[in-house]
Amino acid sequence: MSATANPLVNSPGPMTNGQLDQLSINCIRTLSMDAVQQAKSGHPGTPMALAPLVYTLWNRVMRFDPQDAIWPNRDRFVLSNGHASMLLWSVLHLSGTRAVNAEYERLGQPAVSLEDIRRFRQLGSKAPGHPEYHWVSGVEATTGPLGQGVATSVGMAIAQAWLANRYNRPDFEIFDYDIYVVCSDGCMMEGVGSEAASLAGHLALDNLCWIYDNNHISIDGNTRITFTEDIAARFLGYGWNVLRVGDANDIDRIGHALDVFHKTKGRPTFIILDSHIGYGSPHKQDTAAAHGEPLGEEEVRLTKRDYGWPEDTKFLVPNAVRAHFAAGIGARGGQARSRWTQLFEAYRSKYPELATEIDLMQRRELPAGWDRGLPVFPADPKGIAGRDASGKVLNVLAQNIPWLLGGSADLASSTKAALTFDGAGSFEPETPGGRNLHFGVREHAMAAAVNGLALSKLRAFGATFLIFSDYARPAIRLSAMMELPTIFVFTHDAMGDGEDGPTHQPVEQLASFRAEPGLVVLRPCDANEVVEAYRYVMQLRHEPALLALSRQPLPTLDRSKYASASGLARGAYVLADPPGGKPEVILVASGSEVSLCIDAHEDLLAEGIRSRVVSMPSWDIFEHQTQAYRDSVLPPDVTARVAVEQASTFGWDRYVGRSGRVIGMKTFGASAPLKELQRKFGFKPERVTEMARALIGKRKTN
Ligand SMILES: Cc1ncc(C[n+]2csc(CCOP(=O)(O)OP(=O)(O)O)c2C)c(N)n1
Ligand SMILES: [Mg+2]
Repeated sequence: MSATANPLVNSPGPMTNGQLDQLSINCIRTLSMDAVQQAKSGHPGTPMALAPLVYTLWNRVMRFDPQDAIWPNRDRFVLSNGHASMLLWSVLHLSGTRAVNAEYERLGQPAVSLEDIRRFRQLGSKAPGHPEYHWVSGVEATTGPLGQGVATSVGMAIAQAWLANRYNRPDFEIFDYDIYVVCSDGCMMEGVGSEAASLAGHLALDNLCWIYDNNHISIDGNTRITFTEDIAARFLGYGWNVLRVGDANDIDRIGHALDVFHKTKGRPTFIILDSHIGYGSPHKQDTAAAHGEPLGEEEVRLTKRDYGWPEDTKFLVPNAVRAHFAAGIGARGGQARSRWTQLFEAYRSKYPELATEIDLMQRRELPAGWDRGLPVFPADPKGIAGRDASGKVLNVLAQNIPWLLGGSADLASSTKAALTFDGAGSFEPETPGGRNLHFGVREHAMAAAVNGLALSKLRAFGATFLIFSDYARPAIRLSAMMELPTIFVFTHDAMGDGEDGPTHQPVEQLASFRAEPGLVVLRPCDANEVVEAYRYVMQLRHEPALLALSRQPLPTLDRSKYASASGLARGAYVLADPPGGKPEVILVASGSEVSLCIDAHEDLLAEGIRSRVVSMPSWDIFEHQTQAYRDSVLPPDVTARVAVEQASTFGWDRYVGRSGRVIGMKTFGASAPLKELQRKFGFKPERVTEMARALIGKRKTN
């Protein structure tokens, strides 16, 4: 149907279904144009072009109940080209989707009201610039950094396959939902999109459908200046089913392509949708100008005329459109959910334990006995590597928590993040119940997929070397923004892999992650702190955690002599104090440098210098303690302080103060055995004692 043949909003008499479809599509378009115009910023062109697609998906295809946006078996919709957020705000509004709060309570009010849309991109509006999970109900994933949405969706698809495998029983298809993703040229150009597509193809995820907006436009103009590859061939190469819809306005053909997706087994589906950005705008269609700026009042008017829309109205939502959505997604989604709810009740009586697992998981709670059998490591001067302790703990936890799963980016044996118990298995196309995910050398897609798994309510971890967190950082950032309880297991946390040299030795990573709001960074000092770190992390429901673990063995401290590792739960704690009386100097460290400080402390005590050692595995957690507790660990009047950490010194002044000293890294590392590096960069007890003495103005006595 051509745009100019659109029915007028106030056409007399009942409309045909085709007219209602077109009216609804044009309503999405005009809401988007009006919102961007009002905000004087945003992206009108893509919503105008993709309105028919998003309309078809939502009102004709998706099983999503607007009354319950978190119903577990709903189809997922991810807008990877998050700049086109008005598409999502429009359909959430028109479908009458209701809000849910952080405690998973269904609220009566709209997820996105018309007032929110009028206040698009303004403070407090539920129609922000980009889709934000946790802020707007019905948003399945935060998107905006191009490529993240598509990559996250691969984790969602893995999760669906895993859930179906574990929980479905004959006649009980508890999990059979699909994942739909809309994406753009940017998502296809970003490396993470390629990593994710490659992984999804390998895993044969046939529950996953990406629809690519092939509009030949990005910000700098026509994509002929930069992006000319044969994308169909690329996705065929990845093992996807590739379809093409040559006209983004043809909703029947879009519907047909989605039918083909439903029938396709053993491959994900990639639909190339040829569209015209700014569709209907006489002067801006097919130009980059339609991407990132309002059309302008006059152009909005002309475009509305083209759509057959009343030119002088703004934010107009005809009642017929609301009714049409209610009869479409409202009815279909409501029925699907009530059928599922009945099915689940029958399932609950037949499989009560499995049903309980699903209930717990939905609320991000842990099963009874989740920490049963966690190891206690005996004192041992030789000790055990952080990564080895982590592997042992993870394996215990994963046996207690059936929905804890994860993997590494081709470093399972080095990170010790493999689940090795009987029946753990590997997640592969033929074995979707596996608990070990083989992400391949794809750190960025791994972290995004871990987000997708967590968005699907599984407890997921991803592992690699701390240095390669740089390759995963954008997804970790979104994890924190989305408040997901993901777990990043990062080993080789300092110079422990000495001979590999500076390319493999993190320096600035800890400081930068500590700067990330909401991310819990933990660098445990020995095996028992590793246990406590996991105990703490597992209980998080809304924060991601990053564990920085050593490659090399760390002495297991004698906890009958030094304080219990349970102090970790407060971020920092007094590990060792001088006998009687107040300390005159404080040594504070994390990870591998804690035992070094213990050695220095013993030397100082022997000299009659009263030192205290503070183990500080987590700045973040410490910062959340009361002032009184923090002052008890770091008494303000003890200003002689030395911090020791094999990482950038950046930020440590907040704990040692102006008069304190920091032994850390100010340069990159070097390629040499660890012992030599420790000497070269000054990580030795003598240097600590020397600084301590200098700070309190004492000379060495013997
Ligand atoms: C990782 C990342 N880099 C850059 C941007 C800024 N940006 C927003 S949209 C866009 C490109 C727009 O082109 P396309 O993806 O084809 O979307 P379209 O304009 O066709 O909707 C860019 C570079 C971004 N959002 N994310
Ligand atoms: Mg484009």
